[in-house]
Amino acid sequence: MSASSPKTPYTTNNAGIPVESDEHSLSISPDGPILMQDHYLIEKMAQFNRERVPERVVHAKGAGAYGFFEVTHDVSQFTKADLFQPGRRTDMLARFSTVAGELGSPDTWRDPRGFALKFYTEHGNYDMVGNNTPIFFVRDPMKFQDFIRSQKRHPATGLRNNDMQWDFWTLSPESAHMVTWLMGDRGIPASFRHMNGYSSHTYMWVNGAGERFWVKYHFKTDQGIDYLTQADADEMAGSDGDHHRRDLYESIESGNAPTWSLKVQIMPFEDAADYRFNPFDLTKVWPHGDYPLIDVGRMTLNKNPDNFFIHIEQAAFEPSNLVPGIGPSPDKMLLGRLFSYPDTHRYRIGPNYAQLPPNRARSHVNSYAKDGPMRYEASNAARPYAPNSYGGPAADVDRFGDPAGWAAAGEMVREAYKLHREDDDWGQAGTQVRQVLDDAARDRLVSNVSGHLKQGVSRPVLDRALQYWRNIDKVIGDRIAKKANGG
Ligand code: HDE
Repeated sequence: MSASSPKTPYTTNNAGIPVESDEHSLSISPDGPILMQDHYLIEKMAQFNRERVPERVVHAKGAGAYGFFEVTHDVSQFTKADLFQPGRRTDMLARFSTVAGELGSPDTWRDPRGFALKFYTEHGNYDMVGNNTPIFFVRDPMKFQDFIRSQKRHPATGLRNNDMQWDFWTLSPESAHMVTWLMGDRGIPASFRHMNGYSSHTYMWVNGAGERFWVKYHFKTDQGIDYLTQADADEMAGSDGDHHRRDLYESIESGNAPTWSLKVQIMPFEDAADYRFNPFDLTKVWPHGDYPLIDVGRMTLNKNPDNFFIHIEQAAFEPSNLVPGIGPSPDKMLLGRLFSYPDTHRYRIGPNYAQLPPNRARSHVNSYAKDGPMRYEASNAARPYAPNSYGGPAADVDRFGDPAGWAAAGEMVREAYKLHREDDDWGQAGTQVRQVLDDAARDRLVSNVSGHLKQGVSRPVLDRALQYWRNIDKVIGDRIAKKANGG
């Protein structure tokens, strides 16, 4: 019996040609061989084999939504960026993610969370690709690949492996501050709505007069910070692996649009040279007592994408998308990322990824790029070269030429920066344990770390891990040692 009625649209193949059946391939007789001329059957099989694009090599599992960013406070004295001008409202896309898990992994595994934002500004896309932590595990892009491999699966067993994680961390003391965050309550947020987002890196802002400032972004959740205990998270991982994705979708769908308030820390350009910490070291925060938070605006996520694959799986965030008024800092990690993201998009999605719906700029794109796989919009430039005499786009140096960068000089070296008074690896982690956490949070930290160490961490890595915690804080280290050794 046919499922169609006069109102049902008829099935076509990808060329729009009506097909004869949704269910039966063309064959010689009902029990006979199928025929090559059943082009629709072949198209279905071939299309299916190509349904996936590679998952992101990190941050594979995530969820996202569209929304807008509104400026609530005047920060034009610090930046001329279009999206931060008074009264401005800018459409945007956000994607949140876990880091180490694969596309189907549970949302409630302990992990940092990605906090990737794309603002469709008047001067092109501005991407702020941060995490829910103000810091990171390493400070040099040379170590990122090793770090990620130590968090992912063991090559022989195909299993996640705590021994590899602690092996890398304890051999990389610069990880101490971030590991303290990860092993505490912030390591398993209650939902994507209940976590903050941070630029983590320092960026440069430039105002209309060409003056430069260093800036760090803090997107504070207006839903309030909330977390899951290890036990609740473990249970949730079994009962609803998509808990965070579901929560975001359902709250937006029910009209409960989550919001975040953007605040920034601003450091005068000249302060960087002799600040007590290296202000471009991604393993360090700037204590708020040194540089207080300044209000900027609010972001609201109020629209679920109508197709997950098109808008979220193909979303391509890139820290290199910086608009006039915002520039990079000398943070080595940030500079490494400026290369890496567009590179991964070309491989994962294709060289014309910038034309896809989540990635296309809403302002004019007057680039000279042309052709290539899957391009469907021609360049606005009638002559494909610059300069040309036929009215092609020309760089507007007067409006967008930014004289302000930063100066650098010196011999070539391969060294970690340790030039500032308090550039040691344990200090801020210790402050976090002693001054930021309360007693109950310290108890949970001890229990989370010792529980983790008991799952497959062997000597000598275990001994190093206990010493690592004693280096952060002697008291907390002794408590972890006692519990990890069965006490
Ligand atoms: Fe990423 N990172 N990363 N990262 N990262 C990716 O880009 C990389 C780093 C972050 O929702 C990849 O599209 C390098 C810090 C987020 O689509 C890849 C380095 C921070 C997302 C990549 C870092 C992040 C990514 C994987 C060290 C927080 C997900 C697929 C130099 C401040 C974005 C992709 C989304 C994704 C590389 C370090 C955040 C491979 C080389 C630090 C939120 O390009």
